Amino acid sequence: MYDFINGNEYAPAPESTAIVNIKKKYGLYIGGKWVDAQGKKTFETINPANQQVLSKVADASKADVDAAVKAARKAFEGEWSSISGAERGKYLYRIARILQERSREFAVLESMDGGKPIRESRDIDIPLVAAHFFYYAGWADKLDFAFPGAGIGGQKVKPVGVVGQVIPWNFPLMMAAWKIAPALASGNTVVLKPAETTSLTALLLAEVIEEAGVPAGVVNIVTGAGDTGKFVVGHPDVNKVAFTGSTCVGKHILKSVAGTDKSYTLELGGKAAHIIMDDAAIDQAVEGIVNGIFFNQGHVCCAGSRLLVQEGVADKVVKKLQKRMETLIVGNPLDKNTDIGAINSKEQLAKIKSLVKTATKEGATVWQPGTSVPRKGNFYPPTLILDCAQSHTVVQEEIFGPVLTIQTFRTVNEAVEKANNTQYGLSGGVWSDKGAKVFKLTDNVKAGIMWANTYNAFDPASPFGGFKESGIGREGGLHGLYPYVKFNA
Ligand code: TAP
Repeated sequence: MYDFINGNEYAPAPESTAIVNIKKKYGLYIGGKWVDAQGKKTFETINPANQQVLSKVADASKADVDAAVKAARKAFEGEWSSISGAERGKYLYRIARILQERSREFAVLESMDGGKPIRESRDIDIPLVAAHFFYYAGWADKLDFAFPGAGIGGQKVKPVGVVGQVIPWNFPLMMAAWKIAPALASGNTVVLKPAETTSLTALLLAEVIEEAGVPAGVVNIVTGAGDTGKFVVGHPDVNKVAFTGSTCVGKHILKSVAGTDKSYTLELGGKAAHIIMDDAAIDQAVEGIVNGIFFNQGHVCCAGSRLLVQEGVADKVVKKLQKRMETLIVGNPLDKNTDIGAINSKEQLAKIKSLVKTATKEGATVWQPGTSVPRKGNFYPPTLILDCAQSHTVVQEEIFGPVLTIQTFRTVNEAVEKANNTQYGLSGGVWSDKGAKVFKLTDNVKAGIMWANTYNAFDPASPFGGFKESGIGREGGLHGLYPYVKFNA
């Protein structure tokens, strides 16, 4: 059974046990200390499944961000820069192990604060977070030999300095790991701002970092809304900006770093085409489609949100998909049987509803299964949008919810053309029995990640990132270390 010391109660997931210590109030983690925001301002973080307030979180001002950057600079120039890569690696291994030990606690907190099903946070998010720290721990003592050409002619690999990192709410802990692990492995120090609606697991991660004995100031966590993010990105003593979030905010950030000597990586939105060829294994493809769009309520940058089905199998695929969707359970994120949890915020729920309305206005057909949806909390049923044209708003814009548009095509070339006809280029998927078709599609769809006969397969060793308005730079793998190092300096 779950036990919350601040008195919040929640129906426990069957057969699960975990103790989650949610504090009544969280401060900022700066210079190895927990401090209030200088202006004493706080904001509430709520459980989107039941609207209960989980905790109050410090709202960092410009002065707080300045203190965090100063702490990061001091650590960068002090102890952190004098230790070896092998020593840095040990800290990362320690963080990874503690995360594994406390994985249930993290999973429950992630589901409560963000709304995602416990099955996903427990079996996917938290294991991947630990794997990310393990992976980058392994690189920490190999950097001199990691990059082609490095080490030749006395070329040295060095960290870039203080890194400002801003992350979104859809994979709160995973995005924190994607940012912090490579930054620390390569010897940088960090100021990280989590999203306003999902700060709690980043703050719990700060506790883990403390427990792992990471020197003070190496990781600083400043919570707050968009302005706090702006202060982090705009701080003159930040050497590199790492941002994950919407394309719209990404464009603002790009403008704000223009003309400075800051380096940057931007991981932005997506509108992936999920392509089903007529020779695909249909039952497996249908499972792939469900996973592609309904995983994490569709709050996924790489979600397979546009289904492109070859005409010969379109009716069959849609019927099977509808039948499968009738079985999906929408509800309590802490119930391990739940398939679709809560939409992260009221604002996001309103955005999803409004885009689906637009689809109807523009002439598409909306289909939803008879699934029951809890009245209390932010919930939205799995939804198909049929009879879509390429110009429809729902085909072009990121919905970031459990909503799938469906279009058909006749030839591989038509599939490629439709897949590439949006502003985004983050990810995509192909289902086909024929290797030649798979290669033609994966070669010609302009996307940073293409999956074949699977979807949403993640691995820390694999680079992730987009083309076009989906971003600049890569995270994960060796590629994910490049933005955190400089050569010959
Ligand atoms: P955003 O609204 O862009 O917010 C992302 C982060 O930036 C939040 O922490 C936000 O703070 C902060 N922020 C807002 N305005 C800012 C500004 N002017 N300067 C600096 N920081 C600012 O995105 P979101 O709604 O949280 O996340 C969803 C988006 O993230 C989707 O578009 C999704 O595709 C994208 N995403 C991309 C990836 C990759 S790897 N490409 C992965 C996950 C998500 P507050 O939210 O606290 O106000």
